[in-house]
Amino acid sequence: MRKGIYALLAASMAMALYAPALPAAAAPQPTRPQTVRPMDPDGLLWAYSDANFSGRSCSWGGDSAGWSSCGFNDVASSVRNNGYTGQYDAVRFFKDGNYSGPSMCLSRGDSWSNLANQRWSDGSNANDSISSHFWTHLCS
Ligand SMILES: [Ca+2]
Repeated sequence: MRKGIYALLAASMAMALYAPALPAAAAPQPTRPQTVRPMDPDGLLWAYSDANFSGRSCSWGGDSAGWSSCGFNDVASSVRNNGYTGQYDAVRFFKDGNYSGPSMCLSRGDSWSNLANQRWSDGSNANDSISSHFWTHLCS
C-alpha cells in the first residue's frame, strides 16, 4: 500500500512539473480562421486577393509604384494599414501605376474588408483595381 502512495505522489509531482506546458498544448483551436481579428502593428500595408483578408497576400513597408512587382496589379479585394504610428502612417492608393489616376486613402489601423464596397475618388469601384500606393501624413 505504501508503495502505491509513493507511486501516486510521484505521478502527482510529475504532473505538477508538466502542468505549465499543458494549457498551451491543450488550448482549444478555432474551428475556422479569425479573418477579422485585429493585428498588432507590424509597420506594413497588407493586401489580399480576396475579401475579408483571405486568399493570397502581399505586404509593403514602403511605397510601391507598381503592384505588379508583387503579382498584385488589379488584384486586391481587401487591404489593411497595419503601419506603426508616425509621420507617414496613412496610405494613399492609386488606381493606376506610378501614383496616378483616381486615389483613396486609408488611415493607420484601418482596413477595408471588401473593396467591392469602396469607391475611388472618381466614384468607380475599387475592387481588383489598386495599382500603386505611397505612405503619407494624413488622409484628408
Ligand atoms: Ca489599376
